[in-house]
Amino acid sequence: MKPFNVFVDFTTGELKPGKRVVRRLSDVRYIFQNQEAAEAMLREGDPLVYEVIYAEIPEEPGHLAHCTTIIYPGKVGQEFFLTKGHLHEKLDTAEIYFCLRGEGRLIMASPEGECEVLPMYPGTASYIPPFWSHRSVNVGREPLIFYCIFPADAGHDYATIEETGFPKVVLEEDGQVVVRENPKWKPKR
Ligand code: PAN
Ligand code: ZN
Repeated sequence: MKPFNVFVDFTTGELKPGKRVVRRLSDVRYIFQNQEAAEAMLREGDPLVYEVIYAEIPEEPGHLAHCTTIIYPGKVGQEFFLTKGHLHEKLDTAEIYFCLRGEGRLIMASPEGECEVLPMYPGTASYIPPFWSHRSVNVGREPLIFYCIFPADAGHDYATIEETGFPKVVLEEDGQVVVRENPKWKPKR
């Protein structure tokens, strides 16, 4: 293969040429704390929660995958729109998230159950160490857009997070962004 450019639009998050993955509320309803609020919203429609646009890179050792993520502004109950979150199948692979637009939080958890929540705003380059699960949250009123780079053969394990959740949640309380312990978190034994 030959070197090539893709073009990233910092305002829309569009990455061209790229492959788009769309996550609507109906696809990701299980990720929210308040299931009744999610079902009530779904009766009114099926909003876009986030999109990921991948550069076309072979999923092979030696390559670097890269993509943009656009998380739309919104909440389910008190909880801000967020990504499903995952571990890499190859656990010992790191990642970098570079924020282009908006305001967010990056929630990360280590296998020992430590949890870190970093702010995301234009210019933050967040390092996700190997073995840490990760998920991002849009806490603002505009789209949260960030650019990610990770080993192309890392793979994504969503099932573990679907079972355990994350130790912390990001909510809006009295107009403030707050980080709370997740009462539904199930530490892995
Ligand atoms: C990111 C994420 C992206 C969407 O590119 O895949 O933000 O989040 P979910 O994959 O959890 O739905 C990344 O961490 N790649 O490894
Ligand atoms: Zn990742």
